[in-house]
Amino acid sequence: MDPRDEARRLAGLLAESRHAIVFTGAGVSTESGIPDFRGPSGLWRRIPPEVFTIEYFLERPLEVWRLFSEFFYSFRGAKPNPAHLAIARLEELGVVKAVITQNIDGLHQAAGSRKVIELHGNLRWARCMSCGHKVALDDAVETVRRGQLPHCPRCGGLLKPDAVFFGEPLPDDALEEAFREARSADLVLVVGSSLTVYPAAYIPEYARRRGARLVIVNLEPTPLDNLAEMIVHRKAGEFLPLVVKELEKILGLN
Ligand code: CNA
Repeated sequence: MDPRDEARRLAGLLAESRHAIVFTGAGVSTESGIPDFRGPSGLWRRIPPEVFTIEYFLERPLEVWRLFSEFFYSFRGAKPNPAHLAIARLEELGVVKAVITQNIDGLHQAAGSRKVIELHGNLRWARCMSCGHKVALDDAVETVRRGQLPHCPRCGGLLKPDAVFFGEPLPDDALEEAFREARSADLVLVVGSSLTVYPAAYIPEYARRRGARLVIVNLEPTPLDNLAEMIVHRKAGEFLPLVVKELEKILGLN
């Protein structure tokens, strides 16, 4: 199918919706130069996933802090790509009401999205594992680069990046807000997620089971494909700007 036809179809679904939400994963940021986990050049080819479990962190905090500083922290220089910008524009047009993201890179906010629910934390803070006090991640990374473990200035507890590690619960407030959005949604647009990481992947599934339409834009098949009304196997950064263009036409804006 011609990508413009697919874009027109998705724009039509978005125009009909009253409360569309977007659910994103690492694939929305690959075109900003940030590798995903499971794709062909994903991070798991370089770092074994066990490293980012909470058990491993507690056993070898300095080693994990070093890897975190080397890989994830370097993403802080990344810029939003056309997919992030298109999603922000869909919100500006009043069609998308919220972006629920598994990413920690902050690129939706950098692109101008206003309502962003971060399920897996962020790259802004480090958090004390004892008292919960937050410290700027920059300061913690600086300590790690001096070869020391970062500790809480309040209670001396161990600091951990404020990104959710495997085996850790998701932040309550983000999870609650995400489910609230899923309950209100009549359309969920999934962008760049393998939909294999739970409980996050349950959010689009839950919305779908409550009657929302499900559209998936992803390079590869996902386990929720059988529930989707529309599946687009294209690069998000190439496809989503076409959707915006078609939607603007429908709304009489160009
Ligand atoms: P994942 O499991 O790595 O899946 C990414 C999916 O995106 C794959 O199915 C790819 O085929 C697809 N994909 C890759 N590039 C594109 C593209 N240009 N257009 C469309 N699809 C594309 O990632 P998930 O987000 O599903 O898994 C959840 C993990 C990954 C979360 O815990 C994230 O925190 C974590 N993660 C985040 C980042 C980030 O913040 N940018 C980077 C790496 C991993």
